[in-house]
Amino acid sequence: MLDKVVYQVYPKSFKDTTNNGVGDLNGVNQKLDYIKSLNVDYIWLTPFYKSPQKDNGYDVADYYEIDPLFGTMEDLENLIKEAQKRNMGIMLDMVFNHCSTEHQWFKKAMSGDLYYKDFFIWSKKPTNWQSKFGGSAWEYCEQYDEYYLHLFDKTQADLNWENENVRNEIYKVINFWISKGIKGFRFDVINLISKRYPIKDGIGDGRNEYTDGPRVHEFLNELRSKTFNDQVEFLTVGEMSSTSVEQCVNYVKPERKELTNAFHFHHLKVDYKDGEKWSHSHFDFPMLKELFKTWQEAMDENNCVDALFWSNHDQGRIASRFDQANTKEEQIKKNKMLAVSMYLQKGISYIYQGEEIGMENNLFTEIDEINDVESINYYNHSELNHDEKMKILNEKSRDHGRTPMQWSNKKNADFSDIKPWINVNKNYNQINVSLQEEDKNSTLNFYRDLINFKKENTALIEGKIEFLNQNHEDLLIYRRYNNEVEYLIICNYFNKTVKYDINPEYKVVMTNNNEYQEEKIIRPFDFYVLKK
Ligand code: TEU
Repeated sequence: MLDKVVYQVYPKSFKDTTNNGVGDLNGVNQKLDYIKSLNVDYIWLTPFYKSPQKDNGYDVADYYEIDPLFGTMEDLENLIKEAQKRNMGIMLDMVFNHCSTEHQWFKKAMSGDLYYKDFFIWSKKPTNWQSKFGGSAWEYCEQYDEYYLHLFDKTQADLNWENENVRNEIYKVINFWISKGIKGFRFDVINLISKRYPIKDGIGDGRNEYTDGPRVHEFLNELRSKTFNDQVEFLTVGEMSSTSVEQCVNYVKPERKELTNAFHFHHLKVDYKDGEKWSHSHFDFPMLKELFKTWQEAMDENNCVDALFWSNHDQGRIASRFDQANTKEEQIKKNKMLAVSMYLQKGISYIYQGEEIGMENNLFTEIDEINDVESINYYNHSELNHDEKMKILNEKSRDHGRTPMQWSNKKNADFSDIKPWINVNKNYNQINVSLQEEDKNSTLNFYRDLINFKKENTALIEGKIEFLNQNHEDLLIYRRYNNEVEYLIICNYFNKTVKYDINPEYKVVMTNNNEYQEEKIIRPFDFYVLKK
């Protein structure tokens, strides 16, 4: 599995074929050749099930039905078939920590049906647990004079995994999709499913009471044994909220039979101040280096497959993070350097739509341009003034990752003929697929070359990884090697020139700076892949 590449599609923002302003499944189908041109093995689709869309589909109202907004079951079957023809598997996003309060289960619970009441988590009085989207994680319900738990929005009620009937319903859903020809799953916040009982106050926001909880490994093991256990080349990835290396190793150690790999987010919090998302902070490069080393080494030593990623639909665009580029040329160098620094590490690569063309954060001026429930809650709860809040949202809002895919410089970036559900980034005339197809030095063509290069070199897939010069203030340096060959990767994370002598025993096989040989210096955002 270490050679696999996954392309994440957020269907709502990918390609609109019905011209209603919302992307759809046929849009993904239409772009399959484009996706395949990146040498991708799996396409992960974020949720398109029936949903009131309070959290863009992560609030599922029916796990078996496709929301008409995105198309029909036939469209999905077509997509699976067409992807298969091109040797790509479709992965679905499964949200089982919670479901929408519009789901029949919750509606029945609210109508007094005690069988379904026990599908959810209740407490006579609220604890100090905070919702990930701000405010208390408990919502009062008059019917029972009790509170139900929602770790996310109040329209996303947490499911009670202690109840065997809930687990069996979930396994039924998974098997239904496997029977449709699905080749993998991404499981949303899967390490939050086991809560600690009795329910009580926790430390800080309460997360220690439900993160990596007491029965989570047992549940995942059971889930697998009742569903995809016998599937070949089946790829599962669990999204882990605030987990630890030790826990993560346990989720993905092959002999434990839980998941193929796991998303952990510590490396994407190096520009948070004291772990707080809604803050400005310079990025902590030594911490980033330390995190890469710790996680990669732990995964490797335990024979685990790590998940390599820079972005997803919950993150600001990676092109806009860390040290800033001043010119278009510098920006392209930075995009390439970041890609090399991440994807030549050991693990499965996950590329998020638009990352491969270096899509950037948008500029939001008013709160009504923002759609994301987390950002709006932040805006409403924060005591800062409007300008300060907008400044922070312009760095951190999840909507930066959700602006429409930029296909060309036609109207609305050729995403849709009508005004899209969320504004297109104003820079689409400069950054789009069509322009980059024509330019052999583009970010897009570089992503293609990089993926092919990795796939052709066993040392970069299965070889060991070792991080070097951990004290160097500007450069990330690591080597990948097996018995036959060694690669040395050097990346300058900063917009400044650094003196560094490369050992002449190595020869340059890939770089974004062709002038190195003369000057023996590493220029802003340079990278080198060297071979011995
Ligand atoms: O995300 C989980 C999650 O914790 C982050 O999105 C979190 O909200 C954010 O990074 C904090 O700043 C998953 C999905 O990816 C996300 O889109 C959903 O909103 C969330 O679960 C609830 O299902």
